[in-house]
Amino acid sequence: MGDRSAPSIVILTGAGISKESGLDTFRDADGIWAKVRIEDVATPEAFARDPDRVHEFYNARRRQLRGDGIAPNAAHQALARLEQDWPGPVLLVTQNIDDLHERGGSRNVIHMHGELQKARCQACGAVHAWPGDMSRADSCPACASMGMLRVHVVWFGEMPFEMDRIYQSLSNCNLFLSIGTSGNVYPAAGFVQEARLQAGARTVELNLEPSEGASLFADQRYGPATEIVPAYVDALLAGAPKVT
Ligand code: BJW
Repeated sequence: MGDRSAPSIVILTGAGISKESGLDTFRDADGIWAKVRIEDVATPEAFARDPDRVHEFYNARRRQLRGDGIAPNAAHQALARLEQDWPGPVLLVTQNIDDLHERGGSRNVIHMHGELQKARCQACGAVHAWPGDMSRADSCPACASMGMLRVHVVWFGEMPFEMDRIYQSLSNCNLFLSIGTSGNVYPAAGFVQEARLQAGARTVELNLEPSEGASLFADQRYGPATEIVPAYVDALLAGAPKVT
């Protein structure tokens, strides 16, 4: 956790940080939303209408995540190094449902949009590790209800996880880093304003290209995450730029 009196850092990551690990983003030209419609796979209504279709969409992504060749990249590893070596608190809030931050060595991680390799029972609310395929034939290991499991992710119209803890950290941080996210989806897209206005934090965007909210950041670095994130982390740990 580090020295609580030392400058604190909150990091928001999005799909762009996992792109060079072989996982698609959502809104790039070759992204997930160019291949499937949000209304068919990423809303509670879609799941109610056609659970098999939604299970199939997430089963394919879960198999891909566990397949050969998908591994954390230099950007994930650099953030783990930052958490380990920074003297103050570092909270990593990811919108990603993959586990590449954990596999890269990060420990203080909030998955605000959930986790692909977990199942939640709609009958009893229990959350279970679920590394394999999921279907309506599965039953809940806690309450034994059949056909009530869903992937433990946050669809449009649902409340992201751990918002109180996230806002608490944002309102106390000295540095807010936004990495590999297009800034299209709220509430995550509003975090930069929270950090600026509530905490007076320094705000930095690290992305392939300017995001929707690029002008809200005090500082921007553009390029592939595997290049700009390790370089920025090295500079931070070397004491430049100054955080406070
Ligand atoms: C690289 C790179 C490289 C590429 N290196 N960079 C109006 C109407 C209806 C609803 C709303 C509305 N206004 C707001 C809403 C709410 C809605 C919303 O925001 N809608 C917008 C579309 C307008 N939000 C919600 O419904 C959320 N819930 C909510 O608001 O609850 C109420 C609430 C109120 C107040 C406080 C708190 C809560 C829930 C949102 C759930 C999002 N779910 C998804 C799917 C999750 C499961 C899954 O993965 O299938 O989450 S959608 C998808 O988008 C996924 C992502 O986490 C999320 C963000 O995408 P991300 O990560 O930014 O990816 P991209 O593709 O957009 O961007 C990638 C970036 O990387 C790009 O900029 C590239 O340039 C860059 N990049 N390669 C560095 N190598």
